[in-house]
Amino acid sequence: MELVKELPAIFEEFSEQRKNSFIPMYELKQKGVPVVGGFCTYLPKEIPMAMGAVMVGLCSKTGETIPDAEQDLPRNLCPLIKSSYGFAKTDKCPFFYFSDLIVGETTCDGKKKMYEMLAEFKNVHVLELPNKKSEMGTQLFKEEIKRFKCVLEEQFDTTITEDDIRKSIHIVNEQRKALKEFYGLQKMDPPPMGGMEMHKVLDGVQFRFDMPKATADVRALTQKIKDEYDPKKYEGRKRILLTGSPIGCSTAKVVGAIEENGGVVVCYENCGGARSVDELVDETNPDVYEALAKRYINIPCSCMSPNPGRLDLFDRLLEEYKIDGVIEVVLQACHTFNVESYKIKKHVTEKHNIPYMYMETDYSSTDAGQVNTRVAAFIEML
Ligand code: BJ8
Repeated sequence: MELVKELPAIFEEFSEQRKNSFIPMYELKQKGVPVVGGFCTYLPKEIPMAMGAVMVGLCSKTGETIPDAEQDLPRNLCPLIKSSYGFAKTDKCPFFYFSDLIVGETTCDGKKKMYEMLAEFKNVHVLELPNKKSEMGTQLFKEEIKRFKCVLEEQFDTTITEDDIRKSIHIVNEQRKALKEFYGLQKMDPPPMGGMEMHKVLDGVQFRFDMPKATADVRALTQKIKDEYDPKKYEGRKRILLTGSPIGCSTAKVVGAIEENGGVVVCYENCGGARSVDELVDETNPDVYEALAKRYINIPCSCMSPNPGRLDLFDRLLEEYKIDGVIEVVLQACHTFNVESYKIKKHVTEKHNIPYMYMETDYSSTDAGQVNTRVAAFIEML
């Protein structure tokens, strides 16, 4: 990635990254590099990386293969699950095709049941994630991470040492730090970039397979944005925090509506944003498995029950990013985020006295007009 380019061209390059990674992935396969595909931020990517594997995200973000998925899955299921299954079934996504192993995790019920079906035609391993953050939950997850290491060693006929894991913990932590510094730029008032630009980088970086190089590029981009800061660009805009389910291709629909109507997304409390990047793995802990288990089980996804960590994260983000309004977007049939929205609304409006809006959507564009009208009315009222 050439950082001598103008900022819009760099954002565009990140946006195209997923598509541009198909050929590099093919070349890595030709060289015999193992490919591990995953769906969730609870997957400790440091373990496959420690054996030299490339990790790739498989969460599908378009509605293209939903009709194929609906031949096997119920229609009233979360679009993320249907789309992911559809891409695997039709082999339309090269990342599914190239993955030697697909790793699922016991998060929401829809995903768990989908993995059972996926395992009928793909090589699938499911991580048993305890749905409660507790001492026992952390112990269980630590054992589960060790089991995952053994599965990889057996399937790929290799040995993963603790030193290898320690190295990959450091590499991933460096990327987390760089990303935090990047999205932390939005604490500036007015912010230096739009929410869609920020999203392009957060999403695109996941498809850069040379992690240290990608981290260096994110750092250089952060510096370039600081150097070229124009306070007039987003002056007077209402500062929005976006939360809820991972919304994939609906991001453009929702963020577009926010930014066309006088707002700007300054913070993503979603996977890909603060929820999944915020915390580092403790590099000083001599027990690498414990360090990983503690960090990963702390991710405040609504699959955890109870999930007080998400409220704590809100306390911090609302203040640090000087939020004017919170918009929660939940995918159709995503029960955990849907139910938890009650607590989030109460917390945001009663404890912080900040306006909150909830909306449900799917991967289609049929509700784009309605989304735009509701967002415009919400921002008008701030
Ligand atoms: S850590 S948010 S990536 S589980 S699939 S829960 S949208 S009904 S994706 Fe997720 Fe991991 Fe949590 Fe993040 Fe709802 Fe759909 Fe389930 Fe979903």
